[in-house]
Amino acid sequence: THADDRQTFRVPPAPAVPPSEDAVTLLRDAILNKLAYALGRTPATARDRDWFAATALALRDRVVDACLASPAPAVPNKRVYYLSAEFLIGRLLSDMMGNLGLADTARAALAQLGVDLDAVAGAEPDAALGNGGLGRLAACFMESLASLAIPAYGYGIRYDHGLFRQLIEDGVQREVPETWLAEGNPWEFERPEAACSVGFGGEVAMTVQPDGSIRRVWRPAETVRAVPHDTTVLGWRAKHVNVLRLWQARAEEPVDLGRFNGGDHVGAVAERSRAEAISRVLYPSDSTPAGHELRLRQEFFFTSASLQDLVRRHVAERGDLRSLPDHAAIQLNDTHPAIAVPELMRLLVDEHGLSWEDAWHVTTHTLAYTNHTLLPEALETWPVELMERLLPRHMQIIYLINWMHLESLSKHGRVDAGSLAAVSLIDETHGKRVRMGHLAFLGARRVNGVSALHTELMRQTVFAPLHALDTDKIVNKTNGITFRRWLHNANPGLTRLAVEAVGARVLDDPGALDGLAAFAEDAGFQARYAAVRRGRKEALARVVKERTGIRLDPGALFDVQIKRIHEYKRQLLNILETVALYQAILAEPHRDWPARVKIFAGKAAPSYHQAKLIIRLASDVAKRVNADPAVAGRLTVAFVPNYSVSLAEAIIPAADLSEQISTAGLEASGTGNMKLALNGALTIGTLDGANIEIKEHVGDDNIFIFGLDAAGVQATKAEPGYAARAIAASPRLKAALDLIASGGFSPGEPDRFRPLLDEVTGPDRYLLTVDFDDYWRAQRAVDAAWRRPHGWWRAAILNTARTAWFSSDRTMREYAEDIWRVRVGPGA
Ligand code: GL9
Repeated sequence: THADDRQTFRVPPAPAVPPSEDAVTLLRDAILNKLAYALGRTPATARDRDWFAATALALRDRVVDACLASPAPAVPNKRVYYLSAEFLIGRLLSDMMGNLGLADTARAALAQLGVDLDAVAGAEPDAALGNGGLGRLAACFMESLASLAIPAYGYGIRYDHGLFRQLIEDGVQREVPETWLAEGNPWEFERPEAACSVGFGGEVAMTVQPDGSIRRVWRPAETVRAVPHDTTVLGWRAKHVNVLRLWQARAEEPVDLGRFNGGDHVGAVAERSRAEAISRVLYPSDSTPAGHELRLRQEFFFTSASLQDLVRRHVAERGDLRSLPDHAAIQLNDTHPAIAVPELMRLLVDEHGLSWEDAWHVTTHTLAYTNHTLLPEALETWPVELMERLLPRHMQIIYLINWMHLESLSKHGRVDAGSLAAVSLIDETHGKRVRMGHLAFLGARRVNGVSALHTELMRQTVFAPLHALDTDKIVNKTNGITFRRWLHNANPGLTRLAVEAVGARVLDDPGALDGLAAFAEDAGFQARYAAVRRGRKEALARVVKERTGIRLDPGALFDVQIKRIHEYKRQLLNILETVALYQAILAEPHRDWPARVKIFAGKAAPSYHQAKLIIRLASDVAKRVNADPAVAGRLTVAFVPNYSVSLAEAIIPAADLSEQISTAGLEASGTGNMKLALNGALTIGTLDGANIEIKEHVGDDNIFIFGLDAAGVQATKAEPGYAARAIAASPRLKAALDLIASGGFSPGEPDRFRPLLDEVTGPDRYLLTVDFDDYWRAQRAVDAAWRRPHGWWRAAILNTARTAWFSSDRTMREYAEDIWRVRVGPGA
């Protein structure tokens, strides 16, 4: 017999426990009730969107019940506050159903009403309040915090319009506003009673106190109301509930009645428009700081409101603000909330009368900062002139912090004058600008990177001078993902298989996944694992057909690259390899090329022309390749428009190969890499970010690594001319570049892709040319592995079995222990 047939997977399927009839009836009636009394609809006229809202409201009641029944004390000893300009939540229905344990009950309840749960779930708009990995990480962290029963608030902005909707017209990205709130948001509670005011502009007044001391008081020229909207964040098995508090900007006065009555109906609401603009749209910036005043207004708006909120809570519960570090840990998600450093100082010193020394102690023992990128163009700085105008008191405080910092260094002879400039909060190299990363660093007790490599590079590069002053401050906390969403909800078939194989405890302890390793060689198990994948590929093929008209063969290898479009992420390297593969198949049509489908999805920042051109090239290559009968059945290319969290949930379980091919040293961590590996896609990738740790966990045989490592990239960059040399040495690469340059994919317009080619053949800042041949080699190793299904599925199963460490529960436990010093809750 064939080795594959020796063992068979014989664990009997766990008897599926049907939801109790009472529970179904109860939920069904609750949904009908919401439909009638909250929405004013009848079942006969209800659309899927109405059923969604009714179901969401019925479930929200259960969350409130869980909250009221919570065993946690009303005043926990210590809370975590996670400040983030982005929370990329996506849809919440399956999260809520899953964590309440009501997924089957809801399905049955709706079925009794003649309604299909999947259609209802599909009617929920994505809450796209983030750009990419950084925002999605915040959403995963919120879910894990609740599941670990760590008392926490997420604080952010309730954008009216999240990330733009992406249309692809003739290969060209067009952005249209996204309107997730158009039909209301059933998950949130508006809390007008907890609103506060946030100031801008004006001046700093000095008053002499009775004891002769001088007090500074900020008198803003303008104030804006910050109105909280709370969404409950329910933990796994409904054991704990936290709150995501998103601030909406409102004018202090809705209308200037004088002007209105004078006939100026538009001018009467001008101030209102100006105030409300603050929470109107999410910046689609993708790690380049938008140099707009409005962006700084957004950052200060949510940071100030959040700090006021938590300071008020602390004063009400404990009285004395000097004990804040014992009861609050504030995490700054990147530098967007870094203005928290001077704002907390201002609240403590100016508003609550603490001494500067006490306030600085409180600040530096409460705040912590996470860095998410070292790309120089992404490090936030703000012109001093703008700061002085918008936040005059904060600028004074920043100067004072900087003065004390530099003074203490030179007093202790720690640094010479030259290196003082490197650690100063003010960058004077091109006009005076405030370095927000440095500010966050000084104000934080701990500063963390998001993968082992990234943290090491933080110490060696951008933060090296500051690190030298305090070598304990920078710590690593490798990112993670919530398995409830990215395994249980996104891939129920694989989850069922895991439960049958290793028991239901895998739902509570992802570590139990390692039990799957015992089945990696088992032919029966492999067949079932492959069948689950096949089902998801068929489903994805339907989605792609619907969105692009492109027909995918579910039997082909699904090779996916899904993430923001960025030069450093090197989608262009993948497209060049696609072109080379196309040419190779044409040249040798009779070789046994395995059928491959290249799937791309991702948004480009609207002003990022090279990224938009990469989308155009992917679309144009797809057009020619898909129409060429000579490669039919061997190579298909699809660019799927409007990448989102919910599209990711459809693609990830259907992926066979995960492209993680950034220039080494530039991807801080990546988190899509973890989601894909967990779902059993094999990674083709560079030694970058968390890929390195994924390789360590899944084993060298179960991942395809290629290209220069971070040190190699540094060394190569030191020797200009590398692109010309690499192209000269690679006829295959040269041919692919030539076909693009000759208009092979843009008939009649050979210059269409000139800017991309000029970059690659010229400076090649992202070293595509240098890594190309090794990438080609790795891709052919993928082909060879795919031809041996037993080995392929073994490796896929081992990926699922060995990626448990990338659970964001693990990440949050590490933050809790090393950074926040907060207890992980009961039963977690
Ligand atoms: C990012 C990094 O680029 C990713 O490598 C990392 O996984 C995430 C989360 O830590 O943070 N930093 C960053 O600015 N973005 C990231 O994805 N960009 C966006 O979120 C758009």
